[in-house]
Amino acid sequence: MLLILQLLLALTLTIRTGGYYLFWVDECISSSLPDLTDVEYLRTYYFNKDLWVQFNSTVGKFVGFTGFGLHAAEKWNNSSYVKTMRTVLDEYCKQNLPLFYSSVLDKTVKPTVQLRSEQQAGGGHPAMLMCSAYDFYPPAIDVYWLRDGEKVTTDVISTEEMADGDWYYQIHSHLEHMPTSGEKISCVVEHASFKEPFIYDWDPSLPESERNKIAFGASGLVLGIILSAGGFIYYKKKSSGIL
Ligand SMILES: *[C@@H]1O[C@H](CO)[C@@H](O)[C@H](O)[C@H]1NC(C)=O
Ligand SMILES: *[C@@H]1O[C@H](CO)[C@@H](O)[C@H](O)[C@H]1NC(C)=O
Ligand SMILES: CC(=O)N[C@H]1CO[C@H](CO)[C@@H](O)[C@@H]1O
Repeated sequence: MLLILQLLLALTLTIRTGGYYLFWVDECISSSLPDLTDVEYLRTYYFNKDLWVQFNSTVGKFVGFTGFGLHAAEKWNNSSYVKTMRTVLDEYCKQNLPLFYSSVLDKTVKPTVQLRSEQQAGGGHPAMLMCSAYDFYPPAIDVYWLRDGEKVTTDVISTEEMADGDWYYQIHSHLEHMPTSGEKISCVVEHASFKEPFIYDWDPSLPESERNKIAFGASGLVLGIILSAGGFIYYKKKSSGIL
């Protein structure tokens, strides 16, 4: 798995005067965690949204991108500033990336999986099942379907792993299928947080909320019949002079 860790170390200088905005971004970048064989350190200066000068540890000096940036690079490359920048890779990035890695990036968090029916089959249209995995980390995950133990390859639509914005991810897979009696449908989830694939079997009986709706509707119907029968009897007795 390729991990790119970009850390925003400091947004140190912000000058806002009449709509002008000067800022810099510090980044430690590596795609070889946890070995750190390719770490780079970058300090990039922007004025409003325009990049004007950048220090890249692989290049080892400031490079200007605008007239003013070229001027700054020339001055800074001949000063103690560039010497300080050359120490950041070893003294900050290589020290701190392993700490961030071991405190966050090598952790795994198990998904919460929900298997539900989005649409019942009927009237010639197929059923739509949805298998959702929530709040897992890292994002790499495999969600697929089994029909009687065989991997289903058609009528499946899956989303990408979607970032929740809080380090956790979610993914959804839809299966369109015509239920036939006796078949067994399962959703399988493979993730770094499990040793073995996790299999969730679909229970085609109605979910509890649907059963509750039916029970509620049926009670309403019975109550309605009782009340109208009561009313009818009352009316009959009254009109025949018994009451
Ligand atoms: C830093 O400079 C090196 C050498 O020119 C280049 O290969 C690398 O892509 C640069 N890094 C970034 C993040 O631009
Ligand atoms: C670099 O700085 C030194 C003194 O700090 C100065 O003598 C020299 O002219 C400068 N060179 C350039 C190219 O600015
Ligand atoms: C001392 C030194 O290396 N100066 C260089 C800094 O970078 C600028 C732009 O690349 C060069 O023009 C300087 O010679």
